[in-house]
Amino acid sequence: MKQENLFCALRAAFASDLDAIAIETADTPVPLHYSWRDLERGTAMLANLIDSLGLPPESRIAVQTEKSVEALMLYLAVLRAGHVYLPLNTAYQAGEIAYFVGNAEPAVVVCSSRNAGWVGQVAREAGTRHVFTLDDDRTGTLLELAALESDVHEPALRAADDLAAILYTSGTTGRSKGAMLTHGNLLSNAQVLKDFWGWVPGDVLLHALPIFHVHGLFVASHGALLNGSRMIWFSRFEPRAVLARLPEATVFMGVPTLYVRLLAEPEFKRKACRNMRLFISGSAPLLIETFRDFRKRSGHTILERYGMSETAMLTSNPYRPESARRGGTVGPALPGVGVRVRDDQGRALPAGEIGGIEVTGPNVFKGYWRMPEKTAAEFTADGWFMTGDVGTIDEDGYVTIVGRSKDLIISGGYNVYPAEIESVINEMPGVAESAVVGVPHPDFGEAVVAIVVGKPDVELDAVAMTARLKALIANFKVPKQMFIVTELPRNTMGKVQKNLLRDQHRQLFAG
Ligand code: MCA
Ligand code: AMP
Repeated sequence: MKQENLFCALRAAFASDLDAIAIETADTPVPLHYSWRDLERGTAMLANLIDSLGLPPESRIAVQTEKSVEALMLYLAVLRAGHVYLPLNTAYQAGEIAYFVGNAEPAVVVCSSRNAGWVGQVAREAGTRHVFTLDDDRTGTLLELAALESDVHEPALRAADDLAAILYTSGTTGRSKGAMLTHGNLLSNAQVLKDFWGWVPGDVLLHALPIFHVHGLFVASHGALLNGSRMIWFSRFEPRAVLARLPEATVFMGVPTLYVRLLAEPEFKRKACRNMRLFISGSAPLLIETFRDFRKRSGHTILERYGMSETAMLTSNPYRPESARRGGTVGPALPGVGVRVRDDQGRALPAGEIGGIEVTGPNVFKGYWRMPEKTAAEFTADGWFMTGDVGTIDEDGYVTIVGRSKDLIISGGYNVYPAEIESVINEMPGVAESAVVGVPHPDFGEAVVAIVVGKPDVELDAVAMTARLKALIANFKVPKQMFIVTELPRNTMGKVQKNLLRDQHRQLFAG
């Protein structure tokens, strides 16, 4: 069998001078410098620790930790050991973690020591045998034990079709589904992006995204690693601190909110971007105003691209010439990726007509973890994946996303599924029913708003309910505003008219 472990491809690209700096932390109490040799040795020790557990191949290793270089090394070590990485948003609460752990049945769970009590309990209840802690100050049982291991490790032999990661993504109805991504999916996408975005020796990536989703974990980290490029590593996005380090960077990736927040800094000017080669945006629609303001202030044209957890990156505006990057579009299909637009009857639509976006390519996932029916339901008869996004393709092949057939809110780059929030609210005492919608928000792009109807003779308290929700669901899913009403607008079929609710609250956060 040919060695197709993604880790090996990334390692092969490590800088030839192993003592050169690979990652430099920017917001730890003192700056930390990790060489390529440190990445090699650290991932070997962690992989040896994982090997010592004697797990069957493709065991899931679920990780909910703060962002740190060691957390990135853990991801690489899981690949190296031939298991399946399952990243979890740090905002998830007990109920959410219980679902993911119950569904994925990980052999190992790694969490921060502050959450070890409840996460450990959830994990044990799901049958997980190994729970380790990892903190962002380089402490925790994981590193204590890894320190006892050898720093030499032979990467596990993996085929391109073997699983590398599972990323949970919610559905329109029901619970989250685990998108299974293979070594081949991730490597093919990383290689295409390396060429397409013109990575060159000497590039430096300013990395300020979380590493529990596709954008920060795969697109950004793989890009730098596969190019042997140094990363300036922020554990969180803080605009002023990022601005201070921007002059040292050549590549930056962000969700639109990051660009909005950079623009809000008066010091964000051309001078700060003097060494920048490329600003990339994705995960949510970039407003045309942001695209234009950014060009005016920085002299750079943001390159917008489009992807999904199930597929990694699908389309991208061109790298060259910069003038070919069109605001409001996500660009043509990436090399090797097929993108088409079809109507409800499955008829291919001509250029400019609006329909469902369908995709195919080596980056398209293997299916949903243990959900063959859901997998089948999202592929066409000829094997294309139905994205749930609605858009058009123009004569030059540029894709414009105009909406979504899936009921999804994207807030600050995080996905929120109204059905999930509604079901949590509906379970609260005194609630008869609820509707959750997304409305425009100047910072987050869209904000979550809940409209709630109480049971007869019950007086609901929106403030208390919102406070309660914060303990039940991830903070970014908690409605920014909750309205208590006597009834929801319905059409003649009895279906709640969410479009009316969205229109009614459209101006809520204006200005
Ligand atoms: C934080 N808050 C939010 C969000 N983030 N509210 C709504 N939407 C959000 N995204 C709220 C918290 O609940 C809290 O509210 C308050 O803001 C402060 O929280 P904090 O954590 O300090 O916020 P922050 O550090 O300012 O975070 C904002 C952020 C972050 C930097 C924009 O959300 C972020 O890093 N977003 C990037 C997400 C991302 O990487 N997505 C990629 C997905 P309270 O005080 O009331 O509790 S991958 C993907 O989509 C695909 C495949 C693709 O194409 O890339
Ligand atoms: P997820 O699978 O959670 O990572 O979210 C994927 C979804 O994010 C896609 O199906 C799109 O709806 C949305 N998305 C990603 N990139 C863009 C973009 N550049 N513009 C508009 N929507 C985007």
